[in-house]
Amino acid sequence: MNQAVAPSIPATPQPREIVTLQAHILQQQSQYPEATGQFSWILSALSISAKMIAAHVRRARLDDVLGSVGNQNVQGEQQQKLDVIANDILLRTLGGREGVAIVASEENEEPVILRADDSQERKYCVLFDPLDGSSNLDICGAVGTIFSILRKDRRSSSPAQSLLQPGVQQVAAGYVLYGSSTVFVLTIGLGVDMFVLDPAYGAFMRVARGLKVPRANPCYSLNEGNRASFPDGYQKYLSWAQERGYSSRYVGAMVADVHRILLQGGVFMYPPTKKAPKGKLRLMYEANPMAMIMEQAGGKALVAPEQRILDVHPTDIHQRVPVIIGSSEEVDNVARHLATA
Ligand code: P6P
Repeated sequence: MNQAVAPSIPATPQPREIVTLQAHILQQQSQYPEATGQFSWILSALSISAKMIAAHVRRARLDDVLGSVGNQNVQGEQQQKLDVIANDILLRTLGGREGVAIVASEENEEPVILRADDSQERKYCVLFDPLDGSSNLDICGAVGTIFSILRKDRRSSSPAQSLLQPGVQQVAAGYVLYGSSTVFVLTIGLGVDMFVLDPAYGAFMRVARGLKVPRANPCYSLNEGNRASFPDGYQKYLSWAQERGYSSRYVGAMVADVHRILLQGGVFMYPPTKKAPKGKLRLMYEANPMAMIMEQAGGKALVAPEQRILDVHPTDIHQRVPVIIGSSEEVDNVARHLATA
């Protein structure tokens, strides 16, 4: 008699584990027995900063902190009130972390030396754009925070020199997108992980691990208002893409435009223009961190054909570079037109 075969009982689907950003940071630290916890403390400072900045961004119009403070920052751009608030939050949270020796911000002309002594635990430098795309605030558009972490270079002659390392030397990079939700995207060189702030608990909850950017997607993102002053190769690329029915998406905040590409694919560009002949975006705290994330997700990030953003040797902490970043095939399409122009 055939033995009744018990129906295979489907494995009970495992409930999606609940992992906060804080737990994730400690999980990663546990993979490094020699870790002192300094690096984790820095990441947790960035996490609390993101929550505080998010709260201010969401209340900007209510608290009457929109608009500019009436002066220009080192970039020659109108400094928004929230730029100053976000910058102050980051300086104060990172200032309390023993492991941070130097910080550099888009909003500060000079690096801020938090701890000049050369003791072993002063290992890290943190660079950031505290509120990227802040001109979007007045129209309730997306804005972001971008950060990059380097090890302090003890051979450097000065703190400022210690920061001037190519992007390949970054030990971590990430951004916070203050959009329809508050998203924290992080890499420490082991892939790209994504977290969303749950306002009910005040915690960033992990929602994705090991993000991979789609290899291709017929979508480009750049400010076509500058088209007349783009170098020829970009002009040729745009004609090529439009002949093939590419769509165009542009928010005007790098964090939002790059985040869309990380999730859906495509290519973001900020070419040289008449107004910004070396490009507008800053290498150290915009291009480099975004390039690390995109490469960790399987994409590409160039300043020109065959020239990775991460290989650029910086000469100034506020230097600007052209940016071509996104899906490998889409970046290749742009590079091919630049190389043959
Ligand atoms: P444009 C925001 O001011 C920013 O630095 C980036 O976030 C953004 O990608 C770019 O400048 C937008 O510049 O010239 O298109 O307004």
